This record gives sequence, C-alpha cells and structure tokens, in this order.
Amino acid sequence: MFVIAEEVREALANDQPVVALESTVIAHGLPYPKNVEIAREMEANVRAAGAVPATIALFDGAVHVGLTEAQLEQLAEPGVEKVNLSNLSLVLASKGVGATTVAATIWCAARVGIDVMATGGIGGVHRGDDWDVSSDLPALAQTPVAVVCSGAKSILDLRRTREWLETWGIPVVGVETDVFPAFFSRLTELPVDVRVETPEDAASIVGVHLTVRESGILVTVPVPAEHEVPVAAFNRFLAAANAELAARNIRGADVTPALLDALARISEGATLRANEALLRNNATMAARLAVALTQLDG
Ligand code: PSU
Ligand code: MN
Repeated sequence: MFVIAEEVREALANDQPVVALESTVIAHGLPYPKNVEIAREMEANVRAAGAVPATIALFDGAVHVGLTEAQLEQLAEPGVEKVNLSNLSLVLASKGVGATTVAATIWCAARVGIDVMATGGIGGVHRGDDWDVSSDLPALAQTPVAVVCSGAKSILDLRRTREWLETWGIPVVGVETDVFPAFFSRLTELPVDVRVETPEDAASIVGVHLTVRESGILVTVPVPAEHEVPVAAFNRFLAAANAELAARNIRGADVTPALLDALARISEGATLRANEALLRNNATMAARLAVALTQLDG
C-alpha cells in the first residue's frame, strides 16, 4: 500500500530529516507549467536546507512517498482526483491518480514516520452556511505532524478557522509573527499561541508537542513581505472572484481551486506570485525545522 522512494526510506531509517510535500497544490492549486516548476523548486529548497523531500500522491492503488520526475508531471495532467480523508480509500481502490491535500498528506506522512510537512495554506472553515469545513482540520486534530504553512486564505472564515484550531487542540506557532497569517497577506487580527524568531526555535516546541500529544501543530510563516498582496486590493479581487463562482454555481471541493484560478486572473498574477513565493519559502523553513528536530533527538 505504501511505496517509499529509496532515498526517503534510507533517510527515515537513519533518522535523517525528511519533509513531506502535498500534491494537491500541484494538481489543483497552480496552473501548468508553473505547478510542476514550483513542485521541483520546493523539493530543491528542501534539499538545499539539508533535508530529503517526500512529495506524496496516489498512483495505481498505492500511496507513493517521494515521486519520480514522471510522476510529478503526471499530477499536472487533467483528471487527477483531489484526495482528502473521505476519498483516500476510494481512490486507492479505483487505482486512479490522486493528489493529496494537507489532510491526506499528513495521514500518509504520519504512517511512514515523517514529522514535518510544508504547504502553502491549510484548508479551514468556509464562509457561509454550507458547513463546508476542510478535512484538513479534523486531520490536524488527529495526526501528529508539524505543518509549516502561511496560515489559511482569507477566502475562508479565518476567525472560525482559528477558533476551530484552538477547540481541537492544535497549537499555532508564529515564526516572526504575532498574528495568524492570511496567506496572501501577512496580517490578521487573530493571534498565534506563541511567537518564535526562527524555525530552529520552533523545533523544541514541536519536539515536545509530538512527544506529549497526538494532534498536529501548525508552524505559520508569513508570505515574504515583497510578495504580499495588500489586504484592500485582495478584498476587491475576492469580491469579484466570489461573484464569478456564484454565477457558475461552484460548490464543495471545487470551490478552492476555482477561486484560486479566478483570483490569479483578476489580480493579473499578483496572487499567483505571492503563492509561489510563500511555497518556496515554506519548503525551506520546513526543512530547517526538520533538521533542527533531528538534532534535538540526537
Ligand atoms: N490552500 C492553498 N492552496 C491549495 C490548497 C489550500 O493555498 O492548493 C489545497 C491544499 O491541498 C489543502 C486543500 O489541503 O486545498 C483544502 O481543500 P478543501 O478546502 O477542499 O479541504
Ligand atoms: Mn471543502
């Protein structure tokens, strides 16, 4: 059921740092060919910081941990399923190609012994009355993995998302921030639980958390300042994108990818550039965290 790349298997066996990377961002989060480029750059950044990247996806009835170049390309083709915990077993059974969300990625990572994953943003509680709550949240509540991210997008209800994290026992660490970042922008009015200055400083907290608790922990890193989309401009883009989605009657798991696509178009690429910058940066930060974690153990 698990096919683990040689390099990842060796690293895990020798307690070397490994960073899990999700694949929904490749399949459904960014346009081709940017998506494949960014996937490669994230892997390269993880390596440059001294850890082994393990991008996770489903192929032919198995969870693949660490992908080949051909598999990365395959994820960018049309028809790839977006996999959370509600359809993980279904996509495995159908032997289809599945891109894993944060929820499915941490589930797979925890099962093979990976402690750290990097992504852009987590899913959360959507706005409105549909009870559309990302599978990422309950997965985080049940899975002992540190997720390095730039918070969650303000396309979500961030206040409810932040409350949900607290209710379900998921600590939020801020790297160089006192507030929970809102993905495209660095600032919100929502607090983190603790501020640290570097990913290395986060390691001792993450180490304790993974020892005493069985939930995940968020290590939030704001988008690099030079690529931030200012809140006022973002809110204009979002209003236009939401109007477009409502007119097209888009619901459920399709909402996030469709919104991202509309935002990139309407903002003339500004949201895309922020997205790319934070993904690259988070890969580096996660690798630094993973390296520091292995040094704690040793
Ligand atoms: N946020 C992003 N980019 C993404 C996603 C979230 O900025 O690509 C993806 C992640 O894989 C996340 C998933 O786990 O969307 C959440 O989707 P949903 O809201 O349908 O659970
Ligand atoms: Mn959803």
